[in-house]
Amino acid sequence: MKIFVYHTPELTPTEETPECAIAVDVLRATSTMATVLAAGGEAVQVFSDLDQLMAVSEQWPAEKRLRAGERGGAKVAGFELGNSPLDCTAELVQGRRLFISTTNGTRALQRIQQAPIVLAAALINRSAVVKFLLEKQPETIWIVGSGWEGSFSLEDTVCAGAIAHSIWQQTDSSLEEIAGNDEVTSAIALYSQWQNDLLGLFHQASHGKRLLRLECLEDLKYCSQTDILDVLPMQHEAGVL
Ligand code: 3SL
Repeated sequence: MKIFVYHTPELTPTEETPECAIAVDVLRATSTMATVLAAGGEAVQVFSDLDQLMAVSEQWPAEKRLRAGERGGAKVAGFELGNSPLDCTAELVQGRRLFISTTNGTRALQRIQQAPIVLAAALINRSAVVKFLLEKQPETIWIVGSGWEGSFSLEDTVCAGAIAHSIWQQTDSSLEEIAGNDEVTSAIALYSQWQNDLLGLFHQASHGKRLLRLECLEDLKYCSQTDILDVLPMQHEAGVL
């Protein structure tokens, strides 16, 4: 297994496709997706465009759908949900499809959707993703951070490092053997430094600060937990996990 980390969708190569591609948006889109599926959601369908989300979800039975829209961290008017994983209770999501559009996370998923295996990962479901990768042994794995409007994000990089670190620890491979680019080594270093205080790292992160200004501390706390959900969000048709 060779792992490559790309910090943003924009930095992700366009001419090649890996065997497995993983989108990461710890704050908060992939944390929300993992939470919905773990709570019994029927599926998660991602859109970059809000109008398209409305048009497609309109064709779905009203009692079996939920619409989540986020822009700039805030809930989009007219949508039932924003992008807080804490709103996605089993009572609300069970048996329903989540139609979701967020600023960066859904774009990252769309950027990699041509890969044969597409996953969504966050810290909360890291071990489920790693377990799958160790069983499946894809030759090439891309971990794509969502960043923020084209810029690097600490929280996605630390999650990429958490995944790569766990694979490295559970195989006989050297770091050199698993690291396909320098970003992997630096993501592992970031995770090694902060693994015991991920919430503290989120307080340093620009998007963490943005969410704190929006009074989302409980979201930060929830998303900073590691390995709490045994769920593997995997694409089974384009844009649907
Ligand atoms: O950018 C995104 O896709 C979101 O996850 C951002 S937020 O956490 O909902 O503000």
